[in-house]
Amino acid sequence: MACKRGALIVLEGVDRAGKTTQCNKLVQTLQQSGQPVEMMRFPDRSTTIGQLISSYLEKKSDLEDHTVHLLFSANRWELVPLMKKKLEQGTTLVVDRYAFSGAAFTSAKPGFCLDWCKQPDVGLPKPDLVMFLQLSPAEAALRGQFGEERYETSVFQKAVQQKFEQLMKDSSVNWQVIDASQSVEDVHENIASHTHNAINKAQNLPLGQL
Ligand code: DGP
Ligand code: NA
Ligand code: NA
Repeated sequence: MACKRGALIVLEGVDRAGKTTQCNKLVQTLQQSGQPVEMMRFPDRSTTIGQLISSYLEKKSDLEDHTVHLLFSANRWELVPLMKKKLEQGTTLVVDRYAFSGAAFTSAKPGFCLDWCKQPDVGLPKPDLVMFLQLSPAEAALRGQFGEERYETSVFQKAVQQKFEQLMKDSSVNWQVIDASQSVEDVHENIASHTHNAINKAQNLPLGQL
């Protein structure tokens, strides 16, 4: 019997929206319901390319903006064989950031258009569901200070938020906006219910491409 494929589930959002917390909780809940599931995150800082990205984010090195954009994309592409294998084996993947962060963060820099930024990720496995954790800049500010990494300023994050809003107009992607200002538990329940639906639907559909 051919096994049913897993679903590709992505969480996106500006920094401090709670993506990582919610990814972890979602994986736990799916595990408890007997669903084969694994978490991934991008950038994956463990690979050779990921280490270049990590050093850039920590401001230990500088990289030209187009170059780093292509490295972020290459970091997703290098994981594609593994992602496809897991999905085919029936494992659902819960992914903390994906190509949408790639397009939103680079196009928020001066001199980049969204269309150019999307190109390197064309052909990546298409998520069955992308949940955007929505949090206003004011609510994000209440969650404390930004960290020390590159991009972690309120001016830049506002520009990123606007780029995400443009990306969410693409109806070829299954976007769900999630109100991230609610309690961790309420946000989790909302995310889990959208995910259960997406897993059921994905079983009968081939994996798409961005
Ligand atoms: P995180 O480990 O989730 O905190 O992400 C690291 C930072 O890198 C975060 O500010 C978002 C940003 N980022 C994630 N993916 C990309 C990408 O593909 N391109 C660019 N330019 N930035 C990205
Ligand atoms: Na960060
Ligand atoms: Na995060």
